[in-house]
Amino acid sequence: MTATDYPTPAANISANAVVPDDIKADIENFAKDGFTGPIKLYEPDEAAALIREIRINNHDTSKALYRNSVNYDRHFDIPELSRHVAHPTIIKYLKAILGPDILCWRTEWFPKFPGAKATEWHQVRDYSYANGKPQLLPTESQWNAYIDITVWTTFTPATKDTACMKFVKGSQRDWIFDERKATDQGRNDYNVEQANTGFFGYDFSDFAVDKNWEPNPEDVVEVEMKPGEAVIFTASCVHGSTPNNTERETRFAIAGRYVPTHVRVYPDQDSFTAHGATFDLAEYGSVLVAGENRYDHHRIRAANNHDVPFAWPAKG
Ligand SMILES: O=C(O)CCC(=O)C(=O)O
Repeated sequence: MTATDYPTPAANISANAVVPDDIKADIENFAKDGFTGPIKLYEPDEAAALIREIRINNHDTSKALYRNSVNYDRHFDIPELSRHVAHPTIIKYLKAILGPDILCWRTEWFPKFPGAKATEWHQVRDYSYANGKPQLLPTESQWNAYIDITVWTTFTPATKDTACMKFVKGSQRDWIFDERKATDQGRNDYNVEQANTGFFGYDFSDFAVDKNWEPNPEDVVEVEMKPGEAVIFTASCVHGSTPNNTERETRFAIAGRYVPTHVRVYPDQDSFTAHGATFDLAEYGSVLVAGENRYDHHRIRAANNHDVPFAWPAKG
């Protein structure tokens, strides 16, 4: 399949999404630009306390889901992240985009250390960039509708200096990168020894449909954020992040990735490879964070690896 075989991206919010009045403007921005934020999830002192605990727990990988050094899915063993994925504000926004029935299918830990490079522009729809196989497969919408939404939360200041997210607004409607493409270098050149490339060991520019593509500077938006804030985006909106130009300040962020329940996650796969590592899916399951699952194509996990149910704690 080549880029020209793909249908025009659908890029619509779900027909059964319910948009509360107080976030209507944010959802309109999302539909237009492909991202919305910053959105406050935690007070800055709460975020600072959380990241302290998360960093301590990050060192203990005895109950982590995967035996590799890529920090995926630590919501299974870091209690603060087990709760975070079900944060009520996150769920409110996701329901307004994806509809009522939602799974968290992955989390990724994104520390950006002093001196780290910019994360290069990339555009992701089904995550086949990693190994050539789609990791997501919608069953009830065009594969290029909003099938996957990322909630990227920073627990430290995310500024132009410490590394903030950047987006090419409106690019979710365009084919800038073709992640299914057989590449000269992009996928095959994954370099585990030098994982500090512009895209965590890959060369994403090799997936570019037009090698000479550059964003229109007027469309580039850098989103600076305070600790405890999130930006919500479709990874089909071309995005990246600025370098960390500081000498001492590490930026810590966590990305939660969510799909509506009709989307198959890791279809017909018992394991997958990405970023030079193998992920055994034997203990894997998506987490139902809203609504119900009416499909039998999912592995679902109701509790984390400490046998604590995934849920946002009730007040009181
Ligand atoms: O955290 C970063 O610097 C990049 C994150 C990113 O590209 C993503 O969440 O898809």
